[in-house]
Amino acid sequence: MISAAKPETSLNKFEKFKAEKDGLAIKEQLEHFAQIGWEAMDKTDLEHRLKWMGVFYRPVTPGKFMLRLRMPSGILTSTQMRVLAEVLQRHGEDGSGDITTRQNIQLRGIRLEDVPDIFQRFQKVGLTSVQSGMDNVRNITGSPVTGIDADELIDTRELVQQVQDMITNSGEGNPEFTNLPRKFNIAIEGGRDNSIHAEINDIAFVPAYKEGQIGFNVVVGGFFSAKRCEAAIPLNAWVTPDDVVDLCRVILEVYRDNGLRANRQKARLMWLIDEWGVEKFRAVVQEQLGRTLQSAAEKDEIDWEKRDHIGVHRQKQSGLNFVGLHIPTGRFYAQDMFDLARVAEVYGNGEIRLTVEQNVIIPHIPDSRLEAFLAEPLLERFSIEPQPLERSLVSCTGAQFCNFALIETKNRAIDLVKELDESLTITQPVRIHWTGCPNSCGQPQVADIGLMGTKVRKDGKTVEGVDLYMGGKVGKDAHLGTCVQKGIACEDLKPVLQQLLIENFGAKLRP
Ligand code: SRM
Ligand code: SF4
Repeated sequence: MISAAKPETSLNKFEKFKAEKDGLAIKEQLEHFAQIGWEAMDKTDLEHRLKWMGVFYRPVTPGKFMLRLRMPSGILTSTQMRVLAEVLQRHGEDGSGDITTRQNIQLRGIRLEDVPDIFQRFQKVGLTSVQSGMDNVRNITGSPVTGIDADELIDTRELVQQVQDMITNSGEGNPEFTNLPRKFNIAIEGGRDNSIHAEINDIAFVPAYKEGQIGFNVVVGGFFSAKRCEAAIPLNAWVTPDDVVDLCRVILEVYRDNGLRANRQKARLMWLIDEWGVEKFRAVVQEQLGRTLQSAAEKDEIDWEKRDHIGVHRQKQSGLNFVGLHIPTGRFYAQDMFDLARVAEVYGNGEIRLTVEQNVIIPHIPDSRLEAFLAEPLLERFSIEPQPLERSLVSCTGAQFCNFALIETKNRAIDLVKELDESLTITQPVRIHWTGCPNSCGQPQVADIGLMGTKVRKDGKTVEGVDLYMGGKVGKDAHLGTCVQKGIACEDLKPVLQQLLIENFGAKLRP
């Protein structure tokens, strides 16, 4: 019997408020909150516990909340998209939506008094936002072309849904997993190109053969935080698809019951693995699972460079295509969402997919409908042939809505990349990721060029700046990039990036 008992520790303030009242308890109080208004709410309920239902108070825009959904594998229906658009439309100019770096959607400008009604609408169309913030499992990612990719090894759609259903009690909320020591990320990849950044998740499943049978190798402990970033390490376990839900459940239980809760900066899963060593962690998981874990397959099947899915691609289903549309930094509005729902229905089968690069895929378009689809005015806004640098641009929320932000990101990222695309010719893809602070939501460590917001002293003044990251590699042999230069003022960034692109990525100045 392996001892998993943890030493007594003092609890941080988050642990204390969670012990006083579980975050999920606010589900029953939403009607009441809607009636009394956010100004009258208890501060901890307002700023923290609401996040258990995916409702985020935004200190930058008080009274206009953000609503973070769950989108297993980033797949939704046109009906669901239309409901999201209707919710935004009601909020007029305040309403906007973002596709997130976890293949998910966030809505902005939401008023608390509308939340009960919004949740009723969500329930009717199978949407949920439960457990999408704070010390819960985030949106579970999967290949955005799962089930339609001819080269896929495992169709992971059902699995991702099953793991979400296990964690959230099918969207109703599950108190078993609402008090983890910290946030938790899970990814399940069934394709060859590691489209979901397996290496930066607390648990990731990547396809691997053992004795001729396809299953998954399991990696654990990947995470980014302001203090430390780590790629996931092998658990030395190979599992069949049938084992995935159970293994996720057991790892979550082990983490919930033994994870470190004294210091929030040292509470992610990797810190527990550090303390125990991965062998002990594996042994405890195995014991709790009640069956022997097979050792990992010698190699996994991630042997492709990462694809970006933009443009027209053939599906594995004969005569059908999927088309990736570029949504600049994932920002869209109610009308865009209505339009996406419409084209998905008119040309496809109503399905819409999201990518971790914050873009959209419309699948199931028959060859005979492709030409008409490509002539849709929507594609002038959301191009299938974006400029080379804008094509791979990713950005976190930044100062416009996030109070952690040290800089403005999305609008600045779009403007700068436009200027760079206008001034340079470049043939190779360059992935530029912006993140507004060291929390790294925009994943600068996976980028060719990562830009992390900071404050810089220039001419005796404090101005917005970035730390420069380079060397992130995605897909096959993925590894994290590192900081190569600190403190570049944003106003000086254009020539720095021009030079970098010329020297390192074969760009040429336009005459
Ligand atoms: Fe994040 C906190 C936005 C992906 C690491 N993240 C936040 C908050 C909730 C802070 C807040 O309350 O304001 C941000 C909300 C801003 C807003 O209004 O939108 C926020 N994170 C985002 C999103 C929306 C960025 C985006 O523009 O796409 C992403 C939402 C994903 C989703 O659908 O759930 C998002 N965040 C990430 C990722 C990337 C990923 O998962 O691949 C990371 C790094 C990976 C990781 O977590 O290991 C990430 N976010 C953090 C952290 C640092 C966690 C840590 O262990 O220290 C925080 C701060 C925290 O949790 O204390 C944070
Ligand atoms: Fe906010 Fe920082 Fe995350 Fe950007 S990286 S969304 S600024 S917490």
